[in-house]
Amino acid sequence: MNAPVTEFRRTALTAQIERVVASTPAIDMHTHLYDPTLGGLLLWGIDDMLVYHYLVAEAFRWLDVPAEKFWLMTKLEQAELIWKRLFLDHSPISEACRGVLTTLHRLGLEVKQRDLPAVREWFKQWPVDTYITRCMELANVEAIFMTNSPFDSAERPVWQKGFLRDDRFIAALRVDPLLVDWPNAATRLAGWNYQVGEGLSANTLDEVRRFLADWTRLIEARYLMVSLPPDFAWPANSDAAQLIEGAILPHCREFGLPFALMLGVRRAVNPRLHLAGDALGPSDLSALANLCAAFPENKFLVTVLSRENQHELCVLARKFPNLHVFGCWWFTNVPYLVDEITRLRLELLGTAFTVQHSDARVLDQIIYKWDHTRKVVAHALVDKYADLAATGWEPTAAEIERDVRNLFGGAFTQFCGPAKSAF
Ligand code: HDL
Ligand code: ZN
Repeated sequence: MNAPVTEFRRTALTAQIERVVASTPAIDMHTHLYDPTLGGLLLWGIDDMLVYHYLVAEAFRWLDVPAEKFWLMTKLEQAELIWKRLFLDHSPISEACRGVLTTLHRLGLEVKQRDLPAVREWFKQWPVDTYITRCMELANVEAIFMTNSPFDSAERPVWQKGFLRDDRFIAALRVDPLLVDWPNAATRLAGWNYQVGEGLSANTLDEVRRFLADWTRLIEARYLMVSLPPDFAWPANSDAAQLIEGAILPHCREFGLPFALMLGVRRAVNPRLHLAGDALGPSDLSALANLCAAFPENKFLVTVLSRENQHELCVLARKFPNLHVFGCWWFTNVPYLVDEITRLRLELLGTAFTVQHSDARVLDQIIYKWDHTRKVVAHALVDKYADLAATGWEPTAAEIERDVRNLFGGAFTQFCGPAKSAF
């Protein structure tokens, strides 16, 4: 029977691991943040934090105004209402509320004053570029992956005009409209001079690949990404299944890019809440197993939205080396589940996965999303390294640093490998 480590050894291990986890820069491999040159698309500051759709959903539980009236308010009015209902009228103990306060506190603001006007005044001093640097420093994030969509009418023309990139922001090509709404996407592609018909003929699939190649080169995408509903199946006769097999995966093989699958989202279960109206459902992960088995030369980055799918996802990652598990996505990004999911992954996958992505929609959020994650992950690692030490295997400082780098982006970078020269 292994003797548990002494209290002294555990205390020393805890301090060491907390220090390493805090000081290891993270690669934030999925966000909704934008290179500041993409104009007003990059959201930041207290009011954008307060009207984040996570807080909107929580505020609607206390609001006595109809949704339609809420959406007619200005952003400042919405922020005031959310501040009052979620922070002043009720303690801000939810993850999204606490996150706002963690961010303000880390930025050096005195939140106990509960003085929203003073906080707003403080933000006015910041030029955006300086503020980006400040947020990345506090979050200890060295690279931010964006979500870039050719179907986004605000983003598209900026890419087509061209701009000098901020190399801290890396592009990822998001293809949801193509896969989940092919008829409308086909109309738009035809309008952009891609010779596509609504039927998925060989010619149409080739033209979809030309569209993907054009945009992969234009934005220098490092992976392709899609979010799919719980009922996604492969193989299947659906547009999504055929487009994935006939265009997305061949394109990813040609360019040496991973395909990121985010599974289990039920869009617009309550459309009146707009972005806050999405929910989740357990996915049938046999679709994922079939894809990984049928396309061993393709690389799949995968995260799942349902807590119930997490264990099976880990088991599939043990079966398929071309499957890389990442992040605690969206509704699973709460300390209670980050702890459970991370421990499950450590015990089934070792360090061969990526612990987190922020999914930040507002720049400042990277501060709290990474701060909260680091605390939970450090705690789980202390237990796992203490278990190791109890066998007599003493992890060295260098080994712990190596492992933590792996978990915070190193394994992701190694899994992606270099993009092919098709760029
Ligand atoms: O589809 C996605 O990428 C999700 O992350 C949605 O954008 C969602 O609204 C979100 O921001 N979750 O954190
Ligand atoms: Zn996202």
